[in-house]
Amino acid sequence: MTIIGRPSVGKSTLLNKLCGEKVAIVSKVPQTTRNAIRGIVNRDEGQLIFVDTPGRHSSLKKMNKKLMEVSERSLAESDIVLYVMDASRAPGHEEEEITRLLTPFSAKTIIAVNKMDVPNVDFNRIKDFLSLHFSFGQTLFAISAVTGQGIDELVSALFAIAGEGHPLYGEEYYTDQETGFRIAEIIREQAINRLRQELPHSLYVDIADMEFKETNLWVRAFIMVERESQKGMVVGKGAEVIKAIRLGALKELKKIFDWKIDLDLRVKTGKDWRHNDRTLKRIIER
Ligand SMILES: Nc1nc2c(ncn2[C@@H]2O[C@H](COP(=O)(O)OP(=O)(O)OP(=O)(O)O)[C@@H](O)[C@H]2O)c(=O)[nH]1
Ligand SMILES: [Mg+2]
Repeated sequence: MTIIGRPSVGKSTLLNKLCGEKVAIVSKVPQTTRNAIRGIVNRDEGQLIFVDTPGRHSSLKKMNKKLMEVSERSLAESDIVLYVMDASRAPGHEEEEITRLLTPFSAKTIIAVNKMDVPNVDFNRIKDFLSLHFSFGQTLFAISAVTGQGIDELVSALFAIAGEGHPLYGEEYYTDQETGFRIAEIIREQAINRLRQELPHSLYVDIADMEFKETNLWVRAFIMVERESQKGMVVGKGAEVIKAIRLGALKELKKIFDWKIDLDLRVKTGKDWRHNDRTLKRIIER
C-alpha cells in the first residue's frame, strides 16, 4: 500500500514506526524522501507492504515533477492508500490537490491524521476539511508516529481491509533496499540535518565504490552539490561539517549493519544536476 501526503507530514517517520526499524530517512526539511521506499511489516496476522513516497508539492520544477511521478506510479499499483495528514497545520491548497488526486481511490483510502502529540492540535479542522473535499467514511485515525499513539489501531484496521494473501517476503525482511542505497540515504540525512537554506535540496549522494575487505565494508561516497561555490559549505571550516556528517552517518550505519564500515566521504560538483534528465532518472527512478 502507498503512503501519500504533502511534504513533512511524517510519512517516513510513520513507516519507520510501523516497521520498528529505520527504513526511510527523516528530516525537518520538506521533500526529504525522493524515492518509493518499501517497508515490510510482519505480524501474527500476516504481512503488510508499505511504500513511502515523496511529499506531494505543487511546483513545475523538473525535479519536483519527477518526484510527483513516483507517488502517482505507486498509487496506481496499490491495493490500499494510506493518506497521511498533519494535525498541527491547517490543510491548504496542497491538501486540496491531494484529495483531488485521491478521489478515484477513495474507496480504498485510509486516512491517518498524524502529529496528534503536538499541543493544541485541531483535529476537527481536519475533519471539516475532509467532509468538504473528500468522502472518507469511517476510516479516519488519529495517530502520532513519534509517540506511537493510535498506531496499533491503524495497523489492525489495515490488516482487516488487506485481507488474506501470501507473504511476498521472508519474515526477517523489513525492507528490500540495496545496501548502497541505504548508505547513500543515511549520508544524505546526516547532511540535510547539518546544512541550511537551499543546500539540502541541492545535494545527492553518489556511492562511487563499495567493496568488502575481510570483515569490513569499504565505501567511497561523494556528496554531490550543484555549484562549485556550495562545496565549501558542505566541507565547513577546518572540514568540520563534512567530518560531522561522516561521523553521524557511521553512527547510524552501525545501528543498521553488522559489518564495520570504512567510509571515505568527499564533496564533488555535479553542475546543475537538478536540471539533468539522466541524473534525475538515475537517482529518483533508480
Ligand atoms: N511532533 C511530531 N512530529 C513528527 C511526527 N511525525 C513526524 N514528525 C516530524 O515531522 C518532520 C517531518 O517528518 P518526515 O517523516 O521526514 O516527513 P515526510 O512526510 O516523510 O516528509 P517528506 O519526505 O519531505 O515528504 C520531522 O521533523 C519529524 O520528526 C509526529 O507524530 N509528531
Ligand atoms: Mg519522507
